[in-house]
Amino acid sequence: MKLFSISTALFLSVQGLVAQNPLVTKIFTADPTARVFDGKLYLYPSHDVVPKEGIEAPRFCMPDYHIFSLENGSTWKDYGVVLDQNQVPWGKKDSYGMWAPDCIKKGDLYYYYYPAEPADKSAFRRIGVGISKSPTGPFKWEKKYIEGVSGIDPGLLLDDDGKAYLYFGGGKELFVAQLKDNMKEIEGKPIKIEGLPAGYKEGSFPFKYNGMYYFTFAHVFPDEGYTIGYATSSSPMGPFEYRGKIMDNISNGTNHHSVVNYNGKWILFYHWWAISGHNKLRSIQADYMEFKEDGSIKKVKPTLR
Ligand code: FUB
Repeated sequence: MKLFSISTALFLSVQGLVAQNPLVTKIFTADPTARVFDGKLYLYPSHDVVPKEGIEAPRFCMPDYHIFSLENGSTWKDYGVVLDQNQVPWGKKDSYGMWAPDCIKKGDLYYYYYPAEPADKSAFRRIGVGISKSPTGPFKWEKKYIEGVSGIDPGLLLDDDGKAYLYFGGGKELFVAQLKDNMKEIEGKPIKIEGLPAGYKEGSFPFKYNGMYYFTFAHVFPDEGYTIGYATSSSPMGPFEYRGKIMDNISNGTNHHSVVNYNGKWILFYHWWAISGHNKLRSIQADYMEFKEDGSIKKVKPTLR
């Protein structure tokens, strides 16, 4: 087992994008949301660190966010810390609870959504948003979290008609809410995503393919642990129909992921613990994903080495 060894390379190298898992070796990264903006591939992961002495980090130790972009098809550029836990205007200080984020482009602006522990203790996590003219920031962070939303793991969908949806939550139920045009507020109340199987769920990631709405999520089967499941619907707010697993359990502790089409290929981004050997110090990976003719997804066999 490799313990806490981490490369000091400034940039990681990949050949053919998925050939060199894990993708980022300079820091520990998890919960990768991959996005293609104007033909360029960006990664919006969370960041695991080794807890310092005295830090209470019962689950994960996650102080901030970095953003990466793929350069020349072979190098992931790290833009450094885009948001530190102590810069969250409404957040509890030194919470080490900066869990999985997402970023979406609407019009000419980029909206970065992230969960954090609120200083007002009104929920386990609230979701905040920052706005930028660039996919890599700097973002202007909204002073207040999104009212009416409490939970983790924001996953965003911008539909062809310009309407945007926020999927989120962790536990027995996941939720979806339509965002107002300002992308900072929701319309009405979030609704429960219907049609998902029983079991613990988190890591919401929505996308659209061939006119069908796909909702993917990390799902714990009691006898198997974390898998990645997916469901489809003809509406962004469901009800959804569970279609099966995209990935079996790989003992990665959690299985937050994203799906993206880049240069005509579908890619599943996920995390494992290739560098640390420890499932609280994760490293992001990617493998190609394929659809069958009927729109179902072939199970991905992850590269684990
Ligand atoms: O990385 C912290 C949390 O663990 C994420 O928000 C969840 O999806 C799970 O991966």
